[in-house]
Amino acid sequence: MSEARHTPRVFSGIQPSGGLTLGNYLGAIRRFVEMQEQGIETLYCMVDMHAITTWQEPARLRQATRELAAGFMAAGLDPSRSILFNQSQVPAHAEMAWIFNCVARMGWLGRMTQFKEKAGKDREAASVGLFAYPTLMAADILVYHATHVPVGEDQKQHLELTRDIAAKFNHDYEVDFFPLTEPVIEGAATRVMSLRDGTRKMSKSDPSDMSRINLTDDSDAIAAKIRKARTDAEPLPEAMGGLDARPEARNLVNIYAALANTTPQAVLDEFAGQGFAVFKPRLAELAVTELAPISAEMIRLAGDPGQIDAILGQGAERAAALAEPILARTYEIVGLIRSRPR
Ligand code: AQP
Repeated sequence: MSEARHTPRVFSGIQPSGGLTLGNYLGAIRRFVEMQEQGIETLYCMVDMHAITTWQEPARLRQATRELAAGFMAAGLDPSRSILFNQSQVPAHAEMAWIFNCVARMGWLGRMTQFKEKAGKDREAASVGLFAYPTLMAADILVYHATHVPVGEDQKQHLELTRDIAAKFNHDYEVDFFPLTEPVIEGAATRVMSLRDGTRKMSKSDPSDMSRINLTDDSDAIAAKIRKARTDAEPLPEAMGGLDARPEARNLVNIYAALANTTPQAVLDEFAGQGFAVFKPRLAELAVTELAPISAEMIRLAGDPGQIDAILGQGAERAAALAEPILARTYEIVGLIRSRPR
């Protein structure tokens, strides 16, 4: 008999490894809010244990975790409707991750492009945690039997690995226990690119601040970054095919479409034949209108760290209660004795 849950349950996480970017917002958080609004059970996590797979200054990590929580709430996540918590407060994630370390194969992890990119040339110097990052991510998801995971395009490979781990566990132990989780990768901004290089994703850890829009940027900073964004001298074409060899231009069109809740083609219908001298100020205006209220609310909420910690603690308690029976059953399936009361 199937033990896998099929009632929809959404899980996703973001690393508190720096400030939130427009990429995180459009690719992930906005989708998180939409799923909350659909009335589905939603868990959203500040994945602080993922963040420490690369060095984090401790005081900065604490601050970034609280800022991320503030960003979630400022963008519309409501702690009474979504479970908001930080990963390290629910030990079931780490406990499940160990089991998955014993299910996943070295070869699977070695093929992960995020590891290759983040470890760079000196792989020997990367932390074991960075290598094992995807097994912890699989644990984050499967310890809740989450059925749907809204993420940006860059996380697709890790989601596929999560399914591989679930399938191998089910196969090895002859059970139908873990669901094969679906990634939810939708919209015009599943991959927001750097403002300096249209072939690289916008990232909070990019050394150049001009490459990204931070959710805490003020109106002047947003406008300046868009004004200075790399583009070309050509006018915008009539169809998206005309942007195939123009990654920077395509990126700005996609960002506009996502912010305006429309399609990239609709943006071209409006701006075809116009140059960036016209398009960029309009994009800046739109970005400021959309982001300024979130930024102001985020700064306000971050001013009360005690309140944020209380919300994270309550969220962690609710999350732990959901994870506990799934972890207990996993231990039982694997043959680990768990007789201490929890
Ligand atoms: N540029 C992006 N476009 C669309 N979605 C994006 N996401 C990140 N960047 C983009 C989505 O945001 C969620 C959280 O990502 P994360 O912080 O856990 O890790 P990441 O993907 O590695 O994000 P960053 O900004 O690049 O962080 P650093 O620099 O610390 O590695 C995910 O759903 C991701 O898809």
